Amino acid sequence: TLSRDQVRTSRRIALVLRHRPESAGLTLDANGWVPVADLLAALGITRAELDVVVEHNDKSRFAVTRRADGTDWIRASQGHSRRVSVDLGLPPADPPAALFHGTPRTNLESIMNEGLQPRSRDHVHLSTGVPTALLVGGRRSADVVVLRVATGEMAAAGHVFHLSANGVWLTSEVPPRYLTLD
Ligand code: HQG
Repeated sequence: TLSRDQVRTSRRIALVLRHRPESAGLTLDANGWVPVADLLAALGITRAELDVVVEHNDKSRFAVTRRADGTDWIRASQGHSRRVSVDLGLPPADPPAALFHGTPRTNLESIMNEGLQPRSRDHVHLSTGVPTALLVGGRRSADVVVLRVATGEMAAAGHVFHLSANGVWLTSEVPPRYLTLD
């Protein structure tokens, strides 16, 4: 597990790579990547420090890739704000019959009326199991409900799904008719 300092670094990297690259003087490319060297310089950390945070991140939030010219690039695997407009370039993927979404109970009525909306993010995030959904909803409230999403029916009706590199299912929105309280 990461030290408190390393968790702080990880949060800062997530903020920069998902939501506010300009806060570190960085610009993401169209697919969300920045040169590792630029990120290190912007945050004042070493490559070794970065590697520990990437490797031991609890949700594998970051991906590093080496380009043909030998430079290393990094991006967040999911969770971007819509305002940074990143195209992850993920192929459409066939979801399981059902996926799950955990949310504070206070959101339930609105969600059952409007469906699940991505809000400030690029996508609605869905979990493969109830335990993960409880953890996601639990970030915001102790009183969490888990919704079951009929993703098989959604796919059959033409909704498109993507699976992020760290195992999060992404879709544009979930209309209310596909939602049931688990
Ligand atoms: C809710 C974490 C009312 C939605 C997790 C959620 C995830 C509505 C909140 C990732 C609504 C948005 C994303 C509606 C949606 N009415 N509330 N119509 N539609 N909501 O953070 O799914 O730790 O953008 O239920 O693991 O909670 O950051 O989405 O409560 O993968 O890496 O609006 O964040 O990853 O909140 O979490 P978020 P989320 P990280």
